Amino acid sequence: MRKNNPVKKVAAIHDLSGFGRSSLTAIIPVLSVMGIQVCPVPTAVLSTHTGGFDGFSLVDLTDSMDDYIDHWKKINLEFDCVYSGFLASIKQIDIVSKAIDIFGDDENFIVVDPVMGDDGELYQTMDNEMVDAMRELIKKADIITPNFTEAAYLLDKEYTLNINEIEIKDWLKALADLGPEIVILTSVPNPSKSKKTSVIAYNKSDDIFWKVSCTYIPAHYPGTGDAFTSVIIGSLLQGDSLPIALERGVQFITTGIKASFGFDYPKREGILLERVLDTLDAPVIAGSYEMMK
Ligand code: PXL
Repeated sequence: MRKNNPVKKVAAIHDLSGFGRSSLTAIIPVLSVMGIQVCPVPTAVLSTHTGGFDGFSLVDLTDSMDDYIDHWKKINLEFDCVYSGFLASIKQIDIVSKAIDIFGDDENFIVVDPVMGDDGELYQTMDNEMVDAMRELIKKADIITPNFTEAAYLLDKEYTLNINEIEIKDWLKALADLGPEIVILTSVPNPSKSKKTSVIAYNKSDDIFWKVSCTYIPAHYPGTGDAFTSVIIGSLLQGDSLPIALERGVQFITTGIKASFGFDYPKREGILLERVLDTLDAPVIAGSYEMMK
């Protein structure tokens, strides 16, 4: 624990989307409930996230980010974690890379969620140049949390739902070979049991894979990736092991989806976070995680 740091701090480099429970509006409540201080570095202000609302407004804050970070450096701020997510341009990726150089040290960890796409497709604002830049950025991370689509793009592999566990393990190792110590792959398809999906993680120094499976619910809510990665970060900062952090992340998202699915409202508004945030306070239930040989 850092000196003079009674509450752990995360520098969160993300956009603020005013409506739709993604990025900072998901990250701040999750980490706050887990007892972690979120210090945002806003990359852009949008009226809504980009997933399903036409005509959103967007103010790009790229030009203010260098001064913002330099001020934090001048006043000697220190963080227990630096966490980046959705980035809007190559320049923003370069600025995150610089922020990692400034704030990354031996006592903290860097999390890069390479938010770029889902269901085999890139988001509207992404292109191959962004994918190349993201591939460079993840080299500086200790932990990355791509979904299956993002992993395929980062590795330049074909996106196919027909993939076996040996190939998945090769993907995880190939991503870890790029730099990160821990790779957490989400939305992993399970061809033999199509009603299941899993999160599979690889810890490079221990050479161990961990798997947490859950029931696949046929609904897509934006922002669940941000909430998931935030629970992982909160859990690790609370001192949990990697498999327990994965378990808590999966349980929280499953609980959130189940709490939301029965209501008739637009899925683009995200899961009903406010109804389930208090479950993050519950004691850790011995989970269903498996160690994979
Ligand atoms: O949840 C990822 C995310 C973050 N920020 C913005 C987004 C998205 C996903 O669509 O549009 C602006």
